[in-house]
Amino acid sequence: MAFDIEMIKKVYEGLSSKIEAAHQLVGRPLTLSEKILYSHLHSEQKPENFERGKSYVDFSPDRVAMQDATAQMALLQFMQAGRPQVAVPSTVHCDHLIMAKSGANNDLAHANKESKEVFDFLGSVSNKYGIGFWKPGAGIIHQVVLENYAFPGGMMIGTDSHTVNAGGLGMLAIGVGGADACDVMAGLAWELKFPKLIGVKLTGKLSGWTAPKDVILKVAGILTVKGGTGAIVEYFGEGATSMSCTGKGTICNMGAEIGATTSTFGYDASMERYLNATGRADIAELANGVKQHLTADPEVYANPDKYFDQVIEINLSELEPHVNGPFTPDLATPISKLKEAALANGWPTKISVGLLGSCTNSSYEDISRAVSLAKQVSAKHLKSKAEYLINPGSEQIRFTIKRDGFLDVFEQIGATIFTNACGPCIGMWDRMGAEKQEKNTIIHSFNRNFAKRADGNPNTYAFVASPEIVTAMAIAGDLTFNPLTDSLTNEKGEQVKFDAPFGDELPKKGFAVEDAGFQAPAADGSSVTVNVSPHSDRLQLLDAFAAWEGTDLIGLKLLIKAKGKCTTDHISMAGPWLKYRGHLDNISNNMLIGAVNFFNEKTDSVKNQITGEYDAVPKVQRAYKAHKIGSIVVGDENYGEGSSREHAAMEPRHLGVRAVLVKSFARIHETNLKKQGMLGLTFADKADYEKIQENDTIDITGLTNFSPNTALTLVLHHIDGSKEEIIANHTYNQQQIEWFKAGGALNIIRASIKA
Ligand code: MIC
Ligand code: SF4
Repeated sequence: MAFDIEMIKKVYEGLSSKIEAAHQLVGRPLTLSEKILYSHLHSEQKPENFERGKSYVDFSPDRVAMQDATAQMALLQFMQAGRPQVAVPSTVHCDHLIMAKSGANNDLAHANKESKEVFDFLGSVSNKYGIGFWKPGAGIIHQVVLENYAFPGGMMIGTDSHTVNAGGLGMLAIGVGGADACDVMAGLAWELKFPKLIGVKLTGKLSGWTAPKDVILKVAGILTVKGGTGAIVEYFGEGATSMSCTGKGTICNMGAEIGATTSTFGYDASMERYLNATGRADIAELANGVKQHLTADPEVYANPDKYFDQVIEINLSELEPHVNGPFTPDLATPISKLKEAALANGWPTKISVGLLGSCTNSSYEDISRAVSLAKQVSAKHLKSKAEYLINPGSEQIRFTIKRDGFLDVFEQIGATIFTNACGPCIGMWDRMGAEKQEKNTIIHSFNRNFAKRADGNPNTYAFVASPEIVTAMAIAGDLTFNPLTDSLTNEKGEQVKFDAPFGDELPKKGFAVEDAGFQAPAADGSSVTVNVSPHSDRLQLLDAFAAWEGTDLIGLKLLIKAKGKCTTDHISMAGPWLKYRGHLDNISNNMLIGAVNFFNEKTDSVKNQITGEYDAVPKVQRAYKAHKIGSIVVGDENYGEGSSREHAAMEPRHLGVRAVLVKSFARIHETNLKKQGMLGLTFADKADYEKIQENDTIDITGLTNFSPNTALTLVLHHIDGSKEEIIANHTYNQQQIEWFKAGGALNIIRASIKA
């Protein structure tokens, strides 16, 4: 039986009347996204015809998921909310903290020892508050959620940007910071600006080498890393229904890379098959009973231009496999043009490693298609050129592919099988020789490829592709090789070509698993104690941030003017730093160390305006803090893209940065800043970015009348004594202004407990 089936029943029972009411309000046919949004309004939210991209709306998500690296901060906050139990079904997944080094057995044992304190903390908090706990080795959060918790028409939030993966099963699943998760677990409403809607019509059918991954690699090329900001992407058309459910998951997963709030697909036969195969026939049966509510009204897909803000059409029959990168997931190159692009740009063409896995691409179908290529190595007397590494997505997948002989095939081509976890995707890869920082190329089936992300080496050129392309290219070891058209010389000196990949959508013999790694919480957790040692360097209880002082902010020092891409990986690096995710003061030592200083083009080197010396960013900021001087961070476009990690907002908050002023923000990061009581501002005139000088002291005025839709004025005091005024916009609504005044949203919850 499915988890939380009673909750799902309730959602489905309420659908008819809620969607009928939405039809009345809006007065036209509805997209699937609107149906899910309107059927999840918070009980105190007045229903109206909300304005896309404008109205702030309160929702009640059905469930919450957290992964170990973000759960620590989410739960440290929840512990302060004074609730005996979580208000909605919630889960914790231990997947980010396992270093990939020599293979699953050793690596997992090592992680269990090294991160024991954190896993024990997460396990006991889960036990106490009624949260389902997935132990280290159980799998990657989004794969486990798709296999166990996602359901068509549902709404969930998760403390990870790739929570959106569950859109593959017809949900609206949205990535958030831990403070948002904390609110929902505490029974409060969850606020979101009513999204815009992008429709993607898929015509034709996938075949041969082209995979679902190529759809999203293509979409990323069209929309770029910020093209989906503030929007839900809804896929439909014959190409959508002819694709597997897990393939849909892959497409939704990488919606995070275009900044989309989330992505989704209407309920169809592929989802029913997947629910049945994963032991959830009960959900499939319930869903079949309310089918018409689990997809858009037919008029919408017949006439998408009328109902979506933007429509993109992709013909799957003509779609080529793509390879995206290096250093950004939206640099899309069709495989037929890759050789040309690689040579023209001087990308290293020798592929040193191929990596299969991550939450994006670790389904049974993905692995079975990759295996069909790996088998050709011995059949065609080839020798695999690059190293090949695999992280299965879940224990259920690992167990099943082992049973079906796939792991043996991979091992025959020399593959190393790592733990069912994120591993190299988040820099948890102890790659031999990475410290030498040699220029090299890797190709993986993950979603992100920002500099340093996989192995910490800034000279690793990482390319993103489908599992099929990753496998063929790893065997060939050459970025200029096109497996669709080119041949390889085998051990006998013959020219051989790959046959196109094929695979099974779902295991013929069904999924199997012995111990999936789940631990149910205590029915009554009131007597469970949660210990956090005051001497720990991994965990630290949170102190409340100070409330706003009630005045304008005068005399802020410019900490850094970041140049170009500044993702959450640049603001709060992962890899080795993941171990401090539960200790705000310790992790603050990585604040902005990856951001490029506009004035000297260096990372982690900014001017300390007190001494005039250049020093590491966290060190300079700690000096300002010690002198009780506030500071400001300036950034470029799409600042904070990537992860949901709220550490990227909490670290500056903790160290005394008062405002972040940028050309534009990524959605989750902007909300995280607001939640933590920071000022997140945007240049009214983007050209004013140029006016910010290295030795500036900056005042933020207008705060005593801080109100929605009213810009603030910043005064730049330059070192030569001149001053300039610039206008900064903000998107704070009244409630968010209250968060700012209170010094953070959590302070408001804290105050309500005392009251
Ligand atoms: C990522 O893919 O960057 C992560 C690591 O999963 C993050 C979450 C985190 O930083 O812990 C994400 O995508 O939100
Ligand atoms: Fe883990 Fe990578 Fe997925 Fe993030 S993107 S959840 S690090 S596998």
